[in-house]
Amino acid sequence: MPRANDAVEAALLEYADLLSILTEDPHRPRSYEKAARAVGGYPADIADFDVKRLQAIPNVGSSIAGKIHEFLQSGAIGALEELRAQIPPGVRALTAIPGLGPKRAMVLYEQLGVASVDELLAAVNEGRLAEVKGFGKKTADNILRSIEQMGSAERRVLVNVALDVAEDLLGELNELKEVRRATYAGSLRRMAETIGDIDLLVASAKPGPVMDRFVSLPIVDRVIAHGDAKSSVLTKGGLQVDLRVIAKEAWGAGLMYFTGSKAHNIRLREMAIREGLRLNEYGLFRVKSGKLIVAETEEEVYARLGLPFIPPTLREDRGEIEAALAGELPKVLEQKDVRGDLHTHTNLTDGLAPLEEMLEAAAGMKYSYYAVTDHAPQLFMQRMTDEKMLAQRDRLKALQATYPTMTLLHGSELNIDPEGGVDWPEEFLAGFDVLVASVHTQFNMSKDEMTRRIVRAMENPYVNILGHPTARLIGKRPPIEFDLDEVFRAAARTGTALEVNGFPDRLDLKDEHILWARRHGVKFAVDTDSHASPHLPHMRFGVATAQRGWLSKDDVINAWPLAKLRRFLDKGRPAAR
Ligand code: DGT
Ligand code: CA
Ligand code: CA
Ligand code: ZN
Repeated sequence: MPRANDAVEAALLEYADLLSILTEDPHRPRSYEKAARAVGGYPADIADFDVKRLQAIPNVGSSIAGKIHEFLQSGAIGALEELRAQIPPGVRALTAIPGLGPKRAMVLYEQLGVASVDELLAAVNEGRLAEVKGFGKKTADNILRSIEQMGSAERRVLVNVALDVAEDLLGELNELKEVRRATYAGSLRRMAETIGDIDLLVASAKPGPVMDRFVSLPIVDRVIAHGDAKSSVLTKGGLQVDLRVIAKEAWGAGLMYFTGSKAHNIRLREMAIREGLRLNEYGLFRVKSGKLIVAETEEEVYARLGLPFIPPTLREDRGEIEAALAGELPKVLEQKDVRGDLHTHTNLTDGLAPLEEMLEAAAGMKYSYYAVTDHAPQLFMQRMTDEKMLAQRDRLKALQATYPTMTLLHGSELNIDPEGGVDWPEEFLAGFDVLVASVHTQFNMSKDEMTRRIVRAMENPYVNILGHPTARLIGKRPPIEFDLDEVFRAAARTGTALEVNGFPDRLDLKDEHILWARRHGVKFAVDTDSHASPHLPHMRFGVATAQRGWLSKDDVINAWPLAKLRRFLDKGRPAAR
């Protein structure tokens, strides 16, 4: 049974939400929100509380206590129902659009009768927004962009979120004696940047108990389908999970089929057909006799089709089959090839962990070098100063003795200003081992200006790595626009590495851009941009993204030995170190 506290918290939060749409006064919604949090975090179950005991909960005054009590008695709050009646549900969806917000959503509802996202789209397209005061062309464009983004990100989750859920579920399923093998397939195994649903595979001769357990796991909110071959559930987090049980003998064929991508599978099936074979999730068969040829491992199936094993991260029909046939499949970067992380933060700026904790975690990753790159002063919130930076450098030097097998590098993440300049004069920059430079402000310049800005930063002999080059935040902020070819050419020419930022909401550069940049002869740095010690293992998402961009360890500067890395970092700086 869920605690009454949670239901009360949800009701009070909704009340606060609706209040903030309907009133000008920000204090009332805030007080309901604070009360909601206090109830949610209150240790005792409040189901049997009277008004007096409710008032003893922090942030709960007499009026709120009354409403909570009403809810506990009747399961509803009259005042909440009244607010709900004033705002159609469609309008509440509008308030969630970034750049619109509650107040302006209400204005549109009252003046244009717009009561859903679809109606808003229609109003924008018909130019009706211009009739409303304060809604210019720019606002209309922003709204369109936000809606597009919301649509494309709809119901897909970041890869790390899906991976956590999948690993949890596999842990549970692996406890069953009926389970011979268990793994995840689909877009998650291909490590796509967002995941629509999780596809789990289990090898078992007894699907019944496996499926029964699966649909009754605590994380399950709703069962969509429950069968012997396939079951589907919706988790409490709203993520769909499909589980398929297959025979151990057909594990390889099943894994291939359900890993996809669909486009990759279609190409394989066509190859099979040309040889008089049929490929499906049960195996590779001879068409005429129906005789099974291979099914047990992926390697065998690929081999019988005349192909080497193709890593899941490459299975997107982006030329991997042609390359494999020609014997030119790249040997892609692996986690074990990565020798260090070149973009990390500490609590000297916006990180959570002190330097010592980050270094301990880095040592745990078995790195042979590790760079600390806290933010430079132009990002004003961070309050960086020359003195703080130099003091950190001294501490790093002192700590080096603790890590005999890991070379500590001192760096910084510089801010690229609108003209392409960066923080600090050359003399100061010369003191660092490695410098990342990133766009953190003014994302909306014209494409030409943005291209010039970035190229100029890369021409700076002290800038080694262009950090998160497109500055996108998946589902939140679109990429900045610049001339990709020009920037990639400049990166190759100036000896500036492009970052493959492995933080799950960035994955920047993304796979397609990496593939493109690689053809220009660009080098890459696969980093985590860690802001806390548990972020360091995000390297796996950086590595997966690098794989999806076909990078091998020769392309990746932090897979190189330190001496070679140092030569790259020197970048023809005026004064040799
Ligand atoms: P997602 O879930 O949108 O992130 O992407 P996927 O690739 O995981 O797609 P999903 O879950 O629909 O299916 C998982 C894999 O199963 C897919 O990559 C290929 C295979 N598959 C599923 N349905 C079909 C189908 O109708 N035809 C073919 N050829 N393959 C399919
Ligand atoms: Ca899927
Ligand atoms: Ca699926
Ligand atoms: Zn950054």
